[in-house]
Amino acid sequence: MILSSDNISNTLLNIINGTPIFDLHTHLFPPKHEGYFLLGFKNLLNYHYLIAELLTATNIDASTFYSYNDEKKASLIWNELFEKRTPVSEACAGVLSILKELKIVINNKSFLSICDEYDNKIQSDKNVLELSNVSSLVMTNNPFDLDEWSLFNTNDWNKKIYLASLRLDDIIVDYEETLKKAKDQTSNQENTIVTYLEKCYSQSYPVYAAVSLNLDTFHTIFKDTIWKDILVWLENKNLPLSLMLGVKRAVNKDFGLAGDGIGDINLKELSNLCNSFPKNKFLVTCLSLNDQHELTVLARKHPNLKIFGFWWFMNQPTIIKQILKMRIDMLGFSFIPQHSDARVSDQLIYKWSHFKKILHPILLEYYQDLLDKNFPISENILHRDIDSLLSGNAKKYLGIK
Ligand code: RAT
Ligand code: ZN
Repeated sequence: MILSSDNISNTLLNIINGTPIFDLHTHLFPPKHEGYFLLGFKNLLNYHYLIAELLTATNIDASTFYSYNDEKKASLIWNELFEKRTPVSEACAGVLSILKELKIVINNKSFLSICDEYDNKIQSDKNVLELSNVSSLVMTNNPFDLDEWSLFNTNDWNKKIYLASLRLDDIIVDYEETLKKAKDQTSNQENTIVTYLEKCYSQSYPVYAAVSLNLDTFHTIFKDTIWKDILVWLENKNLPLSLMLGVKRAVNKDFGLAGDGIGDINLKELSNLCNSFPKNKFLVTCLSLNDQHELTVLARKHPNLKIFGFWWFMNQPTIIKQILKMRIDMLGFSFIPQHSDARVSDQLIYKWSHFKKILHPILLEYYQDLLDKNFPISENILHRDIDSLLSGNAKKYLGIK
């Protein structure tokens, strides 16, 4: 059916809401992975984005805060950011969106009574996957963290929903230590890291490998033979390397996980990388607003570079609105517009509903413009496009069904 200016908005909204999502980058684990699987209101409040906001908005000392148990941390965040202050930031708004979705009214309820009500409504990852319409997601799996990696020694979890990725930051952060770990896990003394990755591959069947880099560490990819070996191995496996560019770790060490910030990156080097390894596939996201225009231009020049998502400090509505349009203007719909980066399962609900709220009016603008130019838009076209944006583009790039 060909749509008209009058009915396209609702049809588009229904299709956006009804399309299952493939989430390309999360920090989630299946419920079976005890100690790593996070769910519930307290975990939601103890998100490092909110911790950073708390520690900078108040005079609470970071080490005192981290000495508290989870309940005390969460109730402090609730009290300081949601009761004493107006919760307007994106991270706070996320919590409120989830409460609204669960029909939990705040009124003057105590923190603990909200917790109880919340925990009655969200009891498993299934509730979250249903509410967010996420059909499968990619975890962040560190092969050099043997406790975390022990997930792959078990089989009683859903490998069709929770897909693996190999996070390789440790190789950059502490090469010697990482090499030692790889040696311990393999009998091969030559090309140990790659031998170990091969072993990890057959345990986990990852859909990509990933590393976060900045100006200081990007060179290692060219300089160190180990990375050449890794790139050759990835090419043979047809696995993309996801490059998360422009992070500076521990800008404020005291803040722990909440203390990372923005570092520099030179995207000319990314362009060199794409040229030097034309048969490798690169998924790329940049943390700084400053790099977005150049990154988009590069994605027009290198077929082996695919932009994905609005990473961390980029994941703010004001920024997304502007940059999403710029990406569409230059790339059409040939990129992966979003990932959730969720650490607590429940966050899938707000990360995706917030994105859809931005996506709908922006896409509508483009479709209205096409209708104005007499280009016919059918429901089938909308289904095709939304499926590509929320799932198909990523899956195709990863070569998964
Ligand atoms: O967004 C985040 O949660 C950050 O802490 C990082 O984990 C980042 O997404 C990363 O994958 O390095
Ligand atoms: Zn992440």
